[in-house]
Amino acid sequence: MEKPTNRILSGVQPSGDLHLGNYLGAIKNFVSLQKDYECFFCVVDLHAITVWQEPKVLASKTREVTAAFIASGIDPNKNNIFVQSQVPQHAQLAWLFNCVARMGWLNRMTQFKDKAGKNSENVSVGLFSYPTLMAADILIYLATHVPVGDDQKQHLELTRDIAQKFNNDFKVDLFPIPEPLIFGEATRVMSLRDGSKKMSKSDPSDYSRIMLTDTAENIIQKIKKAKTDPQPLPQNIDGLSSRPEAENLISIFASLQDVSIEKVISEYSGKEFSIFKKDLADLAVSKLEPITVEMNKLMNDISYIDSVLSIGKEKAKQVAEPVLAKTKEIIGFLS
Ligand code: AQP
Repeated sequence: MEKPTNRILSGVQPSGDLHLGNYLGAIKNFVSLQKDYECFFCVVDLHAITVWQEPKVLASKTREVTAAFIASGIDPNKNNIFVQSQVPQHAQLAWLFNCVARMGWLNRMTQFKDKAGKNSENVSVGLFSYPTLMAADILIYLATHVPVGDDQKQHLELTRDIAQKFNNDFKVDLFPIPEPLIFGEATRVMSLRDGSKKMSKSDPSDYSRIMLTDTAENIIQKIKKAKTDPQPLPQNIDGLSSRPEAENLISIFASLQDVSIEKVISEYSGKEFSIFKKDLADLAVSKLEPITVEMNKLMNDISYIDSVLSIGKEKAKQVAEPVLAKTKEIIGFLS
């Protein structure tokens, strides 16, 4: 089976309002990578239902993530944009990988521990086996690279372990060992209310995150109210240690502006946070408002979004079908 050398797979869950962490940690990087890679961008609705989703909201959020991809600059004619549940090979390969992955490997996953918390007896089995589905999402396309935020690094390591174990067990060279692509100045965007917590869709406080659907006024208010400390901006990068909120806002600025953290510090060192926050709010509005406007426009044209997803589904299946067939043949299933 012919192996690609530069194929990307990455996914975003339609599990809530997309936020600045999803944008800076993932979607913005997808946009720059589309020039050099063959890309598969997936709305991962099977992952989303590992926790409860209202059916009508799920359908609308699935289209909204698609709109966010396109509005951020992903070209739907050049790349494959599709919905995970519409390509059944993902779930089929995930079952096969459930039989490859070891309990001990999954027991080490910190995201499950964080999300399940004290409630681990009561969460879905899907939440536990989430990483084997993620491995299937990637390997069903023989993807070589996976752009993700820093929080997904451990799941990607597990994907590599599954690919390696499958190849070793069956003495084949079917699956590539995919490389993570974690880059930019904001690989882990933190909550605006608590610099020790990841910015996340499921945080109960709206003020913890900037959403791609926020108005300019919302963005300005949220940045104004973002937690900081009483000191001015530091003289150098070492001055950010033990100042997680300051570090977070400076990283966000650098990433939005496409400059280094050092450059932002040299521009603002010694200045008060009130001045910096005003400039950060202006910058965030100037970068995010065009995306929000375009997303709203696209969300008024559902037939266009569905047509993009329909073409994406067919292109994805063309690649996924033979990989699943080959995997089944290797395992010894009758065709
Ligand atoms: N805070 C973040 N900083 C940088 N990157 C992030 N990503 C998510 N949060 C941050 C990256 O966004 C991509 C899509 O994430 P996802 O939607 O699949 O799921 P998630 O990581 O579970 O996102 P949330 O918002 O944190 O959801 P909940 O609240 O449900 O846990 C991924 O590449 C991810 O790394």
